[in-house]
Amino acid sequence: SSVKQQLLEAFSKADGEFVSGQALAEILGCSRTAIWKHIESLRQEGFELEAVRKKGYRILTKPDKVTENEILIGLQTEWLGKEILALDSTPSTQKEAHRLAQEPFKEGTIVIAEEQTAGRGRMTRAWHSPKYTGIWMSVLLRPSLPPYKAPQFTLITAVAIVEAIMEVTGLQPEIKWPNDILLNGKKITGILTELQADADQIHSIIIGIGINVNQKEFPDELKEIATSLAIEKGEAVSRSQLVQEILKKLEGYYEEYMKEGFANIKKCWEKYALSIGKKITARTVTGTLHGKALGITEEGVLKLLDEEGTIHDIYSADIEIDKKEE
Ligand code: BTX
Repeated sequence: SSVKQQLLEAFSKADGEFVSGQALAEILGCSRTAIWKHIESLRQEGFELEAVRKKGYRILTKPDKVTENEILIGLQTEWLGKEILALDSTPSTQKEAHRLAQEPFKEGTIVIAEEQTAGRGRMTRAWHSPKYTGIWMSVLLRPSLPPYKAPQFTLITAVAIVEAIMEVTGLQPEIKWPNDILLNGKKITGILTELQADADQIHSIIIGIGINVNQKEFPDELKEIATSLAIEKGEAVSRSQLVQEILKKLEGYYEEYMKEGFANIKKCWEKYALSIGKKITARTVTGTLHGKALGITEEGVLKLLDEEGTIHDIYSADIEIDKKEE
């Protein structure tokens, strides 16, 4: 809005110094209560503002944006992420990416948004994607492979993200099969791999990546299960830098996978995976299984040994590590 622009201009002129509520009210031609409301909306957008009685307001930090330029400057890839659709707000980057995939697209195109208003998880679950605080991104690939290979892309992506987070933050995340990345037992990342394919050929793979980066808090229903990099590290993390690192790692692993197959990536995945060798409970659409997670197959299928000694192949489930195993 123009009021917002005027407000930001006033703060830019002040160059980090305080601007009084009175001065702002005069510049913008509105009441001090109205100013307070605009300040609150800037906070919602990720600005950190200090308010001091008798002095007024000043900007401490601006939000770190994920615009096309911010991602391209310093991006060290050959082809991944060179074509970027960056949106301020969108229902879901997956939805946008599916739309792009209907047309001829450049391999490695990404869709990224500051905010998703209807972010999606698996099945019909929602993915909380507040503005300016996370990475909400979809990557479009067009490998010529049969559809049953698609679950491997979730695992390839998880390895790339774990290593990118280690590189940028020094934190050591763990992977929970199939698509979660955790820090201290709480979720920081979800991956959603979707396909456009016919029976024997993939047309496009759309990898949705959601990473909690700079949230300071979560809604009640997520408090116990979610965390952000900033919470775990104790300081803000640059989203654009992390995007660049993820794209670099993902490009490397994707090329390796297409040339040499899954074997090495599987080893890396198992190194970061927290459930392998442990007793787990797996909830699938057809029922619940208990047993020991033996490992994953070449196809990314989880092998579970139950108490009767039967080995089950699990293609999709929510897993929980049994408490006494932790
Ligand atoms: P999932 O089905 O494994 O996980 C979804 C569940 O995770 C939710 O039911 C909720 O309990 C929890 N959850 C929701 N939001 C968050 C959050 N921000 N942090 C931690 N836990 C949360 C995981 O699905 C796959 C998510 C992919 C999200 C990306 S974002 C870019 C792309 N666009 C889009 O709409 N989805 C993908």
